[in-house]
Amino acid sequence: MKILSKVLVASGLCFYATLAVAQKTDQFMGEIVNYDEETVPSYELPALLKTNKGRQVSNIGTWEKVRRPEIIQLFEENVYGYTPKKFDSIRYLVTNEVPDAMGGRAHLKEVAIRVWNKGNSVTINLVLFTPNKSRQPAPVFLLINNRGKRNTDPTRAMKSEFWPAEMVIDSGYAVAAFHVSDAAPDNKTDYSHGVLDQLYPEVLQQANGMKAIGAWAWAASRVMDYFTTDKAVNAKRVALVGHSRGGKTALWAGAQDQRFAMVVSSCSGSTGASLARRKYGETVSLINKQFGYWFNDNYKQFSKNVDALPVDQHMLIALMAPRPVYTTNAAQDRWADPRGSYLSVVNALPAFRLYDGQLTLPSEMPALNEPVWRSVIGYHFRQGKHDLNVYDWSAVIKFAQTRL
Ligand code: GTR
Repeated sequence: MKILSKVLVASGLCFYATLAVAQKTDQFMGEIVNYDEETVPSYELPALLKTNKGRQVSNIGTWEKVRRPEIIQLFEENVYGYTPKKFDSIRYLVTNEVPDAMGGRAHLKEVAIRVWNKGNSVTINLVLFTPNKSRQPAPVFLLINNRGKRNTDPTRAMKSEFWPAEMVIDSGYAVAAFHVSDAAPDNKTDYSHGVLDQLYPEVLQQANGMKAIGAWAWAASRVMDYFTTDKAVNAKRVALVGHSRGGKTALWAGAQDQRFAMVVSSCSGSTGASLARRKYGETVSLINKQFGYWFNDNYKQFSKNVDALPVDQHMLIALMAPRPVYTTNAAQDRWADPRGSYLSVVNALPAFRLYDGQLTLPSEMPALNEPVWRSVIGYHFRQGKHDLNVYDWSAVIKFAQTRL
């Protein structure tokens, strides 16, 4: 961009040069948003492989028994909130079934997953297509749908790149989705009406209680509970997929529930894959101002003091180890800090290397549309906007073919 601007200025096209140069800052909610790599502050990430007592983690045993649970707890306490583990009962009701959906290629089941606790209940509605061509239980891609419900239309009258169900089925996978609003409506006035006020009202009084993202992640685990009962799917081969706020949720759900065999985090940005300490694009302060109801109350105390956070997002990616994890970014989505996401993956590497000492990643951010796949780690930076589209899905499916 700098070179382009010099050339244009030299040829007298100053006006167009101004338009062509990517803006280095912006204003949002009374704050300056940084888009300039040169003004990213220097920062020190919290040590991934050092226990709270300062002991170096050098083997899988200490990682799994000590450090991993510590990191989960740090995220629970300071970012996403604690997720209650208990409920009284769960029932699965198939509300609609079409054995020859998609022109005979798939079997559709719509399942109401109803969970009770202390006399109240919530229902998570699952849409599931399994491929008819396979006789084996199918591996599944489960999408956390944070956009319109029509994106996961069971009738297939409406088709969307956000959930290209036919393409996933034709690749031999089952494809499933639930909508976040079944667990917690995605707005600051109603988010508590669902899992939070019906099943776990006490968490609403707690500074470290989960909020919307915690409730969405909880719902993903209830879908996993259902998968373990359905013989058409292979519950040991479930990839959890989420975009943006759904991508933050997918990482948090995959961190807590290791039954998810793979996690895909599309353009998840702040408090998803991106490093908070870079303060590039959306910051902790801005996300707390705009979407405070996604995270616990304790997280607010880091809005103006990110360096005091005992975690950064590389530690969340590390919690996926040794399972496959795929992170994506888009060129026009500077708000989500693509470089900060890639650096998160790079800084998560030491945890993956406890399992596979050969694993390395290029230290430089990959070029546009040149995915980097190294063993269980996948990353791509594609052209275009903040989205989950067919480019992303086809890359992720190909990546999964030898790993999920
Ligand atoms: C944005 C938000 C991001 C991201 C995105 C989305 O407005 O600032 O953190 O989650 O929404 O979910 O699409």
